[in-house]
Amino acid sequence: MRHVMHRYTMIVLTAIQTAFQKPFRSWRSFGDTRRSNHVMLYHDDIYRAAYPLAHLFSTTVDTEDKLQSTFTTMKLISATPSPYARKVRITLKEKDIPFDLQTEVPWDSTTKTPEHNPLEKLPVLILDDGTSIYESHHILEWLEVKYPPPKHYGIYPRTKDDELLAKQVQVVADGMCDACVLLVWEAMRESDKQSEPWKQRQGRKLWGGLKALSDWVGDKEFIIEDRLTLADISAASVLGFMKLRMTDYDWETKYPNLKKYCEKLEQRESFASTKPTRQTYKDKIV
Ligand SMILES: N[C@@H](CCC(=O)N[C@@H](CS)C(=O)NCC(=O)O)C(=O)O
Repeated sequence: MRHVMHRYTMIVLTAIQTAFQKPFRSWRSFGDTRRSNHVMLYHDDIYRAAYPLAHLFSTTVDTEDKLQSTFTTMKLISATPSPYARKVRITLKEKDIPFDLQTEVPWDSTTKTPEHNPLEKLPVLILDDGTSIYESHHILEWLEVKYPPPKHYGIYPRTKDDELLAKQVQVVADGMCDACVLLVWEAMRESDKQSEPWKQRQGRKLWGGLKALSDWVGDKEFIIEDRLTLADISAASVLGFMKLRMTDYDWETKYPNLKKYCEKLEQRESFASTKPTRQTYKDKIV
């Protein structure tokens, strides 16, 4: 019965949505981009309104409901300095999803990471049926799909355009993390084997990324929508890592807006409780 009511609610809401969209669609075909943005917002609002209404009548509407009956607690393989893993830890905390934290050193031979990710990298989210989800941006998307708002905090912005912007910020932030990792490893090689042009190349990416982040942040508390999104989680994770490991790069003096932005975010519980710390490696890597 509840299932039927749920279907009925969704059908009625979809009909309302279609009816209201018709005139907007014809305006859109004349190329009025302002109105087409309006259509996106409208579509999004209906979707979000439909979700809790349908939920009143059914326990089957949410993929999470099915998930919860299948899964118990997820496990996250993480490393204490990892900015990629920190993105996932912050997201899990913001969404209030319980998880077991398995801290490893991904560079040591003892790491379990290769058993769960063919690329041998963490973070890896392991479900209790053994399925593993890896690559930080993919894990974040997976969590947003499986644990969506309004029941859980939504880290994706509400409109598609803003979602694309947030993902663009993530691309830059993750790319900066990659440059940091390359620089850290280069510095561990014997000094006569280190390449100055290589270090400068990676350094340019960091300064370029910092400039892009500074422009996106401006004097705002959050990059998009006046609330924490994927963009801030990604930006603050790389900045936090730079504070820990890239002390030669004095970005806080060059970009005081980023310093202020970061300090404010670091007060949030999900950030304060995941502050990066160094690890020591047992095995020789390079
Ligand atoms: N693009 C990956 C990068 C992950 C990554 O590089 N993780 C590091 C730890 S911070 C790692 O596990 N490295 C081991 C390796 O590259 O073999 C993501 O976003 O998850």
